Amino acid sequence: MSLNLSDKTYVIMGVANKHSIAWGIAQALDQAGATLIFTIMSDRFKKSLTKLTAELEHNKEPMIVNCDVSEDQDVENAFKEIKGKVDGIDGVVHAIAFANKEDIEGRYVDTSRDGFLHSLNISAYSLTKVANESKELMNEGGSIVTLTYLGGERAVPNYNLMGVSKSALESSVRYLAQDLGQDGIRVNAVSAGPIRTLSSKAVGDFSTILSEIEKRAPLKRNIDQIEVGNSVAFLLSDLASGVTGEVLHVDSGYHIVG
Ligand code: N5H
Repeated sequence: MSLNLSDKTYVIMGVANKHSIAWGIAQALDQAGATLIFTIMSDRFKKSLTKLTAELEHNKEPMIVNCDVSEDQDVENAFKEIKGKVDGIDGVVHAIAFANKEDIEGRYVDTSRDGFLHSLNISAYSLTKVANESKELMNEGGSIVTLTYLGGERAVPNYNLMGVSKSALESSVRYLAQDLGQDGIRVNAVSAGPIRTLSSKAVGDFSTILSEIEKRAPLKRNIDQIEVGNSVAFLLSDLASGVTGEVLHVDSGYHIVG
């Protein structure tokens, strides 16, 4: 399956380790020949990312920029730094979310104000800020893709506060798509099925969730990071030039099952 993105430059935000969905996306984009720029929350992630990128074909020593999305200044500086180094970018992948552990177990009704604001800040507002800063350096036909999960549409057990954050994120995708259409920028989300990542580490009965998909999803199997990566690559590419404000489910079709 070959997509040629050799004339494209994309910013990928949110690679934590080799299991990250963002890393699956990076691999898919690298295979298509794209130039990649990575942002990391802090230096803590630098060493592991450098080790990972060494295995890529086209991006062995990519530009890596620190960007803690909870700080406006950080997001502004990150995109300024990128602007200084490249002619322009063709898209951004936003693969960032956070909820305190206690807010993704137990009862949603117990969520604290601080926990709520923190999760919405990192998981939803950050996309708005990133979209605003990245639009300054986006080439014609730019594309922004974020990641969401079914729990943003339905009350999925234990997703709790993250579900509320993902609802806000998906709504943001629509309003950003509406706003940025006039700048030729598309904004979409991929709703990925459950995958074992650092996020899912915090989840007690993840195996039960995975086997539920194997039993009930139309494709009778789970999906992996590369499949998400390939769909994100499509949305970033000019093949998706008519698609914006969309939430594309890459979940073996699980979301259609009643
Ligand atoms: C129904 C489920 C299972 C329950 C929900 C899990 C949701 C996880 C998402 C958030 C992003 C996880 C999170 O923030 C964990 C943190 O409290 C602790 N981890 C960290 O601080 C690490 C070190 C850093 C790197 O992580 C972050 N986020 O900064 C949903 C599952 C079936 C699917 C799933 C796992 C969805 C999802 O959104 O990830």
